[in-house]
Amino acid sequence: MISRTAFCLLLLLLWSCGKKDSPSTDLSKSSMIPRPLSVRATGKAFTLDKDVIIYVQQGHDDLVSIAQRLASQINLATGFTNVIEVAEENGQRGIFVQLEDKDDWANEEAYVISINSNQIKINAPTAHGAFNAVQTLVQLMPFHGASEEVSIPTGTIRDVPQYAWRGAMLDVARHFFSVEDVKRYIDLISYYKINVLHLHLSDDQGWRIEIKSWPRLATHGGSTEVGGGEGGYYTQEQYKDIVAYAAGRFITIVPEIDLPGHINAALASYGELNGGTIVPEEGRVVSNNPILDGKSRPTELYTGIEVGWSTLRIEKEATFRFVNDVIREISAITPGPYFHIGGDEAHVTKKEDYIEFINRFRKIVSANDKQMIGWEEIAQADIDSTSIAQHWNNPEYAQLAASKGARIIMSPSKKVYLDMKYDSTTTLGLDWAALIEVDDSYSWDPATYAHGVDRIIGVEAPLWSETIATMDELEYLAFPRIIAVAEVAWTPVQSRTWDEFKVRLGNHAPRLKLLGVNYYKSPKVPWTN
Ligand code: TNX
Repeated sequence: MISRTAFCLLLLLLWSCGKKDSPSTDLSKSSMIPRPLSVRATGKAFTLDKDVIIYVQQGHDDLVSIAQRLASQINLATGFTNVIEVAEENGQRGIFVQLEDKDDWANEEAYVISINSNQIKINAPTAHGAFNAVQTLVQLMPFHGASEEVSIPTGTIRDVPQYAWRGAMLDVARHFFSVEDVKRYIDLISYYKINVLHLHLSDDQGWRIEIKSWPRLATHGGSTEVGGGEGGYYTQEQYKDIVAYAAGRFITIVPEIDLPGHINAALASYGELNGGTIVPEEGRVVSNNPILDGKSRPTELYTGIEVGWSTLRIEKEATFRFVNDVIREISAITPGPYFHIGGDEAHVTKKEDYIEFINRFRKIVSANDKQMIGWEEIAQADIDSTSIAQHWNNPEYAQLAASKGARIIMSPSKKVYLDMKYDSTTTLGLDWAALIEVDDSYSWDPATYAHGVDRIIGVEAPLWSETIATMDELEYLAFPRIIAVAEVAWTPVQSRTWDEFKVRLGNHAPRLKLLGVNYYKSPKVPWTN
């Protein structure tokens, strides 16, 4: 005879084992990132298997590609290949993707997911909202890669983003990243509802986009990178391909050509642009032209990592011909409404020239039907509500920009610079701003971080590439911090705590593993297997 206590213990053991294997039925326990506005659990389960059909509302062709995205993400998570059908009316069992009248919704990126034992319904005012819902729904599935059936807990998720601008920036100038790499980054950030990818397309070390009227920018200016590697550039066709790929994931590409500093790759490609430049390692001015036959000589290509030593010359005839052509050609192949003119660290540009430069860039950008974005230093010029300033380092510039009416993107270097080391032992990355652990990237409030800075439209996490040359290295610095930043941008500060977030983040480990992401396994996060 076993004792009563032992019997009870046995029962308890059986019950807890059974519970572990039993389907998850508590929606409020799911690890959704970014955390949604509200989650109401109803304690049952929807059983997803290979026979579940995804129904798209008739008359909304734009939903078909979203349903396809859902099917392919379900396939990755579970191995199922679910069929998509256009539905004339709601059937009994299945996943239903539907749009509703925009006027009934406060935000076009909002969505509602309603799950009962028979149906999953996605409702949204726009295709973007439905896409956001898909990203959430997929996170309710265990990422095992192959399953017989999967239980999805029932209830209702209502969601809306706090900020419209939820960005990532990738520096493809210091090291070049291929079209395939950029597409992979687009995919990975889209899973966390990031909706802007800012591409830093030029810098001292490389020019990364074909300009047909100035071909040597790419062929010569793009021919190397930090450390002396072979560099590279995107043809305009490749750039358009990236833009279209991003658009399919509701990500707007923002092209940046960094002016008037960070410009050596252009000065090395066309001597007529060069009015003298400083070799940073030696601190001396070279080629203060004219040198040969009255013509300026191009500078040498540069493969180091110093900043702030090159500049365009306002007095040169060629300068604004070049700027006009570049902004015109890139704007013509950029459907998004923004053009980023850089404007940072122009340490060797005279202040009055700098102001005149920015004022003239602003007019050129608007003549090309784009809104100008610049790093916060552009606050010194005559900017207004038509411009956007990106705060990275000096809150006084950001305040000044906001006081002039500019909108503000928050990219504080001590919080969201993905190129900063995690801790002193991190081998990749720089450390001039701070060491940034995942909790540092997470625990801050964009609205109050920089005193006196308002008119904030969102958050963007830059990844500068001085120290990274491969996709693996890129992923290591970006993940998991970019996931934390995605939630900072989406979820209001009142609904976020690190202690709660870190558990959800830890539960994304199987997903990151299945996606093959080389993420930093921060000791501060309880990673699951
Ligand atoms: C500052 S942030 C820069 C970049 C560097 C970065 C390295 C900004 C506007 N300028 O040129 O790549 O630091 O962390």
